[in-house]
Order: sequence, then C-alpha cells, then structure tokens
Amino acid sequence: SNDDSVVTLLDYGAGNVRSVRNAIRHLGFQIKDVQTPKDILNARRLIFPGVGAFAPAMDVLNNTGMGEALCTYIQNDRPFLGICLGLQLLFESSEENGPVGGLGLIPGVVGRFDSSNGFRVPHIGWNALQITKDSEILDDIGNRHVYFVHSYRAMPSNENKEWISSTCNYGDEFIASVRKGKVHAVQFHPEKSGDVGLSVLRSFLLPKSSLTEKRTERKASKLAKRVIACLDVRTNDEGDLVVTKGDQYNVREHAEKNEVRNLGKPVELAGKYYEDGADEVSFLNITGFRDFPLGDLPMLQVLRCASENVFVPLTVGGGIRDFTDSNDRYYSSLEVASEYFRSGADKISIGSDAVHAAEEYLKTKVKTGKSSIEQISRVYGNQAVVVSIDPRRVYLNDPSDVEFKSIRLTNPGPNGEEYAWYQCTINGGREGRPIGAYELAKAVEELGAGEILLNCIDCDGQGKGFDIDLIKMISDAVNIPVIASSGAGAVEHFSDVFSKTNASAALAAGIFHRKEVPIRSVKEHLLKEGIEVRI
Ligand code: 1PR
Repeated sequence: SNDDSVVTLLDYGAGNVRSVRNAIRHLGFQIKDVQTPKDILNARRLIFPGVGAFAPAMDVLNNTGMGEALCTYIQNDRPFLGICLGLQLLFESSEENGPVGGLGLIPGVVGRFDSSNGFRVPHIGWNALQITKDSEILDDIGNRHVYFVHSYRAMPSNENKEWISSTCNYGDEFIASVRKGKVHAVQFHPEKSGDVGLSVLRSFLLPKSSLTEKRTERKASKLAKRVIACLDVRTNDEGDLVVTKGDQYNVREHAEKNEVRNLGKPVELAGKYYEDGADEVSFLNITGFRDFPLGDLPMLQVLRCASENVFVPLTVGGGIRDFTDSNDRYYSSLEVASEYFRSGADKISIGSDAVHAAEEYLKTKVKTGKSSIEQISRVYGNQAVVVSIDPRRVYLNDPSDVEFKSIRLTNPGPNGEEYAWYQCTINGGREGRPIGAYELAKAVEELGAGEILLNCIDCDGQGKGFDIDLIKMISDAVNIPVIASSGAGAVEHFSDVFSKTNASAALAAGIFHRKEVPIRSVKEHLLKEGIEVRI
C-alpha cells in the first residue's frame, strides 16, 4: 500500500461507486478496497464516496469500527476526499430520517433543502461554485460547472467557517466543499462532472508542490439547464443491440423490408455525446416491457462499457418492474434496478410500471411501499428514480368532457378543438390508460420519484419543437425537476422550452443522431439567449 499509484477506496456496498472506480482508473491509479478499519489507518490516500442514506451509512461505520478509524485518520491530517454523503457524514448530525448522529468532525447539522421557495428538490444538475478560501483541489476549475445530486445539505455557520472552501447557491447558500490541511470533501460528484471533475480528482491524487494562487473572479451562478442525449436501444431483427429512433414511437423503416432503424452502436454513441458536451446520457431499452431486462445481458454490458468513458450521469430505463421468469424465479423491481446500478447507471427510469402504481395509488390513496418507485427510492434515494411519461394528446371541445386535467391549446386540434388532455400510455405507447399526465406526475412525486422525463408521442421524432403546453402544465404542477422531451428539431426549440416553461432539462434524440445539430451548437445558442448552461 506504499505504492504511489494506489488509492484506497471506502465502499461499504450501499450503491453504485462504479463511476468513482472508473474515474480513478481512468486517471491511471489502482484501487485498494478497505476491508478492515486497519486499511483506513494504513491508507496513503483515501477516497470515501458516500452513497445511499445517512442513517444506514452511519450504522455500517459504527458497527464495523470504520467510523472510529476514519475519525483518527482525518484528525491526523491524512489525505482524504469525501464525496457527497462522504462530506455530510463528517458533520454532527443529519435530519435525513433523523436526527441521526454523524462523525462529528465538523460543527453543523445537515438539513433538507427548502422547496417552499420555488426551488425543486432534489437539487439535480450543474452549478458553479463560490470559492471562499484556497481549496487546492478546486484551484483549476474557474467558473466551470460541477454536477450535484442531493436533497440534503450542510449550511455555513460561524462554527464551521474555518472548514468551508466553497459554497453554492440553490435557494440557500450551502456548503459545496470543505478543506482543512490534507482533508477535503465535496458535496458535488467529481466523477460525474466531466473533464472538470476529473481535474478535481487529479488534483487530489497528484497534489501540486507549489502553492500557486490561481483564483479567478467568479460570477454568480444559477443551476444550469441541462441538455440530455437519449439513446433508444433495442435488439434488431439480427439480434444486435442497436440505437434506433422512431416517429411517434414507430421505429420500423417505412420501406418495404420494414427493418428496425439502426442508427449506431450504443456505447460508441454515448462516448461521442459525452465528448460533444451532453450533460447526461439516457439509455431507454424500448422493448424492455416484453423482454426481461436481466435476461438482456447486452444492455448491462452496454452500461458497463459506457460508464468506463462517460463521466456524466447515466440513466437507464425499460422493463423495471417485478418479474417472474420462465423458471418461476421471482425478481423484484428493486433487484432489477440494483443490477442496473451495479452496472454503472446513476438513475433508473420507470415507464409502464409507474402508470400501474399511480393508478393503484389514486384508487386506494394508500402508499403500500411495494411499488417499484417506492422500493427503489427507499434504497437508492429519490434522486435515482426517474419516471418516464409517454402521453398522447386527446383533443376535446369541452374540458368538462373528461375527469382528467385538460388544457387550452395554443394551437387548436385538427378539427378546431380548443382543448386536450394527455393520456398516459404503457408498453411503448401501445396501450392507453385511464390516467392523465398531470394526475400521473402528481402521484409519482408523492410516491417518491425524484425526476420526471416528459415525452409526448405526438411530437416524438417530428422535429417541430417540444409540446410547450404540456411541459408548462407538468413543470408547474410538481416540485421535482422535469426533463422536457420529444420534438426537438432546431436550436431555437431548446431556448423556447427553457424560456416558456419551468423545465430543468431538455432531452433529444433524432436531432443528434441525424447529426443535424451538434450538442455544442445547442449550448452556444442557449448561452447567447442568456440561459445558463455548462460549457
Ligand atoms: O415502460 O418501463 O419498460 O420503459 C420503456 C421506456 O422506453 C419508456 O421510457 C418509453 O418512453 C420508452 N419507449 C418505449 N417505446 C418507445 C418507442 O419509441 N417505440 N421510446 C420508447 C421512447 C422517447 C424519447 C425520445 C424522445 C426524443 N423514446 O425518449 O427519445 O421522444 O425524441 P426526438 O428528439 O427524436 O423527438 P418501461
């Protein structure tokens, strides 16, 4: 363990630290896993990527003696980097399902973001930092954005100010990083913050000997709007996993042979979009509703390979639900999701099963705790659970014709209808259900979804712009982030959706696959329009 290229990693098995591992390896280091408290005390440098919830993490640290070893290690000013929960655990306590006692090295209580002032919780996305003192590992990042995903945060106070090296503004000013001597911890995810994050990790692993003060003047920063590249993936008729893209969810070529449209290889395309500046990459296994995803080993392999080179968040969806296979073996949706997380996903996305759960919940008004949304968010946190909505417009002359929330359309329907409601569908748009997008969004937020991916079948693949009416309705109805999807065909469509609705992110597929507009041009256009983005 005296080898200069070894990093000791404290992974207590509560979730996905694959991306931290990938980032460390990408920088040319080897990983030694902590097995006993002694491994902590003997570490040359230690990275602690806290994952999961505060209380179970403290239980593990207390029950294994690792908490005590950590305290000794940190008090002896040994090289340490805590990430996310790995920062929060250093404080005295957390309100997450608590109060729960922490390691108590830094004065203060970790509390939940206040969503009452219009800020969506979880805080998901890219923010710039206010550096408050020489932080060493943040010296090189200037005004550039880093990726956050959390619902709880520590706040600056007189008692802890000697620790604070940067803060960030999201409704409140919260602690983005701490530093004392060789001990560092960051609330954001360097392993998911693209090249900026990799440079933070590199500075920790290879500290500079000279203390050059490189502080740049920093502008005030808001949460950046995200641009997400989406890869619809399925097996083609030859049995290969390909990226495809439909028109209004039809992915077959209109030509005679009626083949599945093949737009490239998923891992390659994900890598390319990361290089081009995508803030996230989503994979949707669009036939997951009929093929059991754990039987779909290629998809897990795609995730494993993609996460080796893509250092922004990865979402995967398709087929997440309880399942009994042909041998009568039962898999819970949590097991399915866990396999995706272990393979490199940061978030999972639930489509059809969320519709069933929401219908049931609205009927009974009881949260059973058994739905996939509840099970997965309880273990991995709300921020890891996205609900993908696939609604189709149903035109109306009179809004009182339906029990669902309808809206007055900006552009009337084909027969002059002035209203529409948005009917949720399942199984890739094949079946309409008696629930609207509005009712679904509210219900899944209550069940514990952390984000909504809002598609629109009518607009999908049309390149005529997002459905602003729908996106406005849903993003005003919920307090969790909403990702606008379906219909992007020009850079103006992105500025349109961000200026006219409260969407936090915009997702597109066809426009990028067909190489019509590079992600970079979308970002440059948004910047020109005064919309904050990560460059
Ligand atoms: O129901 O939990 O198995 O999840 C299935 C998932 O697969 C859902 O998220 C559903 O949206 C997706 N899906 C199912 N069938 C299709 C299909 O196209 N036949 N893809 C499908 C949906 C929608 C968007 C698309 C945008 C942007 N893809 O993600 O990428 O509409 O496209 P554009 O920019 O080209 O307009 P479950």
